[in-house]
Amino acid sequence: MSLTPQGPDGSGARRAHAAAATPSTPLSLVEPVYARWPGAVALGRERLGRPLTFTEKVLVNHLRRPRRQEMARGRSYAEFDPDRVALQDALAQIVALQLLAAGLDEVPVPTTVHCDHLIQAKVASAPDLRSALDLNSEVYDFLRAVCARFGIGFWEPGSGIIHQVVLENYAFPGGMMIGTDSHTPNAGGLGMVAIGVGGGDAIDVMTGQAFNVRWPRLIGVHLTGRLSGWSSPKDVILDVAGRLTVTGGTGAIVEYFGSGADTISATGKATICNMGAELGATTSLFPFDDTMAAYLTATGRGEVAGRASTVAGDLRADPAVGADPERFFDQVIEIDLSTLAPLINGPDTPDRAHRVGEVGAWAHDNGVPSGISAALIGSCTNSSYEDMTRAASIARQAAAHGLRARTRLLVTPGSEQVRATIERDRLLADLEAIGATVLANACGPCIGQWDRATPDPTERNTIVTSFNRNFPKRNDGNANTKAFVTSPDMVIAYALAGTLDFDPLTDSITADSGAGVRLEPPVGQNLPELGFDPGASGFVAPPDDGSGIAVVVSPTSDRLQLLTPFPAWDGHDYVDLPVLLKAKGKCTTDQISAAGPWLRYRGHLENISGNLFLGVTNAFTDATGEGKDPSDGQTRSFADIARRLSLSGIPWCAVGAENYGEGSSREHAAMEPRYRGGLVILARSFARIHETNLKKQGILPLTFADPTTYERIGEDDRISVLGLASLAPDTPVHCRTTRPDGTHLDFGCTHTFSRDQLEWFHAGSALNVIRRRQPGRPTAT
Ligand code: MIC
Ligand code: SF4
Repeated sequence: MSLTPQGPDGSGARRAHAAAATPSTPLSLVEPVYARWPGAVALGRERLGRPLTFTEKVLVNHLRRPRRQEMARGRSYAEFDPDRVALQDALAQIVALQLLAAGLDEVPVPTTVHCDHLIQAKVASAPDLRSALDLNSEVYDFLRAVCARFGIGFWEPGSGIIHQVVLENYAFPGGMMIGTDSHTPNAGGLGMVAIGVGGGDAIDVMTGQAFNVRWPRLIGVHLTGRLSGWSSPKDVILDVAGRLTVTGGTGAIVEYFGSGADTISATGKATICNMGAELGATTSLFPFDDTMAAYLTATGRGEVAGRASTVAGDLRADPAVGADPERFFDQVIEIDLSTLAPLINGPDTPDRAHRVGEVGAWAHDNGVPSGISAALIGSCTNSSYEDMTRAASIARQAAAHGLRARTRLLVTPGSEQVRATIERDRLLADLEAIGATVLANACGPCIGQWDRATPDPTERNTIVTSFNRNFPKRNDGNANTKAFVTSPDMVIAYALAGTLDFDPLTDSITADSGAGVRLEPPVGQNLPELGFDPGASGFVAPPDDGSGIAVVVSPTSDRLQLLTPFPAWDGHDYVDLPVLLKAKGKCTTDQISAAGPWLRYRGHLENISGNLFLGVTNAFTDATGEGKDPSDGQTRSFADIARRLSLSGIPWCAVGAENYGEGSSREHAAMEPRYRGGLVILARSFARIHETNLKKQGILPLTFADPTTYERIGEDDRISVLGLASLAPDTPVHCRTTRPDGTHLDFGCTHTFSRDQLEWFHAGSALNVIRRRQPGRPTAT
């Protein structure tokens, strides 16, 4: 089947807009943002009647209707016009398929696609990249064609991880962007409001509509002092995660401020903002300062830094905010960087914080092996030049004493630019000298793309990474792998010791000679003295006129499948829906729609639906990924039950506990249930991105008004959602569960649909709403 969308007159004109994607943010994009800045700040102060935080300035400056839009924190839905969109390959496929189904001509906002998630970590960089190109050629060709067709910039496999490439090329202070990846907030390290979204939100912006999100609550983190010794920027966010937990940032933007902020490099700031995703925060950001200007200059964007300097006084909070933060933030956290101890968080959840010197004892008490089976550094979170110089400084000391890593040690550089630079500066050689293997510039082991020969998958094993997430099965698909996250320099120290029973601040490592080696604290360098080496360029610009480009999807492909729109709501209440599953404890998007080997099906909704709910713990049996089929009482995998119910035309619902859908932005976790006939998800609470994803796909995410209702839902109950015709914003929904003995329990639920968003529910999906507005296209043959 080939799909060739054309212009309304069938011709497909030359790109009319200025959005044609470039390998770096052009001044023409930055200048209007700064030109509007003074007026927007004045308007914000006038409308809110007080001085402003930095976040508020960025938000007001990107409001579609700055004079009229309501700005009630945690309540009003605001409409924004972001400056850019970034997509990674694992989600770009489903975004591209929805874009084709939407019937557009071109994308009016600068957009880039980054090929990073589909590269497997198996042997080493070069062979792994070659096999990725081979294995994924159909998907890469498809994405390349879609980019060329719609005017999107394409970053080839090997060019780097989306967030690192965005930081190096596109992020700018005071800008606003969205990205189809939950760690998009990484760009907050350069003072950008960068929000992780599902593909549905990306499509809105890519089709010229506004980005719709609740006006956030604000959490202020006041930094004083200066980091030293083994403490690094990663410890700031590990500490914040420990305090706020994985739900503490929900609906909030985290703004860092104070004298300590200016002492952290731009890339260190990016690490902190990146992992703000683990708090459920909408995004995190730092104010503009000299470290950002230096990074912009070092990455070839001195002119952007120059333009930012013209409004520098307002690319940060007003002075009154620092003087009395409680007045401006909903919550304030104080961190004295001078006393911050090195931390290590995990396993299983990123908010379980331990002091480095205490984690060994914790592991012994909790049945987690203290011996380390692998150590990994890099990822989008921690692979800056500074990170690598710090890690290499430890490696050099070790090599000088004849020490080598006592575990497997893997390095994933965040981008080709970082890789080429650290190779030139011999930092890779330092790491290789203690036994490190360098992997491709890609997500690899961070997203389960780690083809690891684990000795015995039934035995627990411990790994230490500098990544951000550590949910069970995350890295190697093995629930018995217990992952801890910490800074890259600490990962190297642990790799040398081979055990969690080690604190480099107080302990020494015994070398083969029998001598005890005390490691000196790491020494880093923010930016390379010789400048960055860009390495091999991986950017492909779209042609001026892409209208003639055909996007071909083979009907027999097992990787790609054109989408069929979901049906509109039929106007009836949902009556007696069987409960496909009730999830116990955490129910992350990794558990709802696993990554790893399933990443190959991200462009094929039917095939990927084979992983639906496979990682979820069944609250009725404690089994993983399986339950009772309501149609015949047999035990089957949830994915099979969902398929059987949908083939029989039986709609269903599912029940979750707290923070349902925590983690990634993958909208497959919402599309798969919808595709298989799921209509409602009831939970105690939802993670922001996932809740929006569900709404966009036409599923009702309902929150129990009384959280104890969760306990009262039985395996054989049937749930009804009543009064749907009068579904309205801020109005509770009446639900009823009917037990097998015929008795009922009536209960209330809340929802977060705004008036506009209700249209998604009525139309069957947000995409259907867009399709209605784009009559007559696309043409599929
Ligand atoms: C992740 O870190 O979980 C991912 C893989 O980058 C996801 C995106 C995806 O699943 O496609 C994310 O964080 O959004
Ligand atoms: Fe890739 Fe991991 Fe970063 Fe997600 S968190 S973008 S999988 S490196």
